[in-house]
Amino acid sequence: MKLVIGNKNYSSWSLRPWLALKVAGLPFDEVTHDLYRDGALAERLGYGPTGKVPVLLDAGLAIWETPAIAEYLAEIEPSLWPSERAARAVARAVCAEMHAGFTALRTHCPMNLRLRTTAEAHADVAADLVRIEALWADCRSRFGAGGDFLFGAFSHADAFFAPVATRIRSYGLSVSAPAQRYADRLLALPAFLEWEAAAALEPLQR
Ligand SMILES: N[C@@H](CCC(=O)N[C@@H](CS)C(=O)NCC(=O)O)C(=O)O
Repeated sequence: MKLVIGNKNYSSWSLRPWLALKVAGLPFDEVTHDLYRDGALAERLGYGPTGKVPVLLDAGLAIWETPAIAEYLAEIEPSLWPSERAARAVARAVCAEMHAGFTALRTHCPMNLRLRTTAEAHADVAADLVRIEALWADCRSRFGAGGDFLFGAFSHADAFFAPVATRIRSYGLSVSAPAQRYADRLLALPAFLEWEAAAALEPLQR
């Protein structure tokens, strides 16, 4: 498998399947794509039909859209979803919520791993954080007993929320102690640290 990804400092959607692949121990090659260079869109359109990354290339197939990539990877490594059906359904729901929502957080606090600011975030971000804290607390209390992650063991749900943990750190966003503990746990994953170390070597774009 090959995963086409954008700049590691900025590309939150690329981080998600990359983290899942790494934590699951699935072998893959990464194809790094500079989102900011001249002609980048044309290059991306060579990988997938939307001109966006990530794109997973496998067996002559190009898979675009992160949720579809996540499902493909879970068919190869089922432990990427919780094993119990109810937990799996909720894990898929929270991933869908992340994919479709939290627009204020995504717009006003874009992923920028090397950024550290204490400037006050846009007022609309607070409501997204309230929902994220509730969502994390609900998953942890109902399904998280077996480990440190939303559904106990690491799953796609954690990969989907990893960029949120980076935003909490970059923008100095204030969250509850349990939410902060969970965010810190994501940021301490060896796979995340590997991604972050590579991001530190990239030229800054903003
Ligand atoms: N809905 C897509 C979103 C992918 C996306 O927006 N990727 C960004 C990088 S994080 C991108 O390719 N941006 C380039 C552009 O929009 O032209 C997914 O789930 O994978």
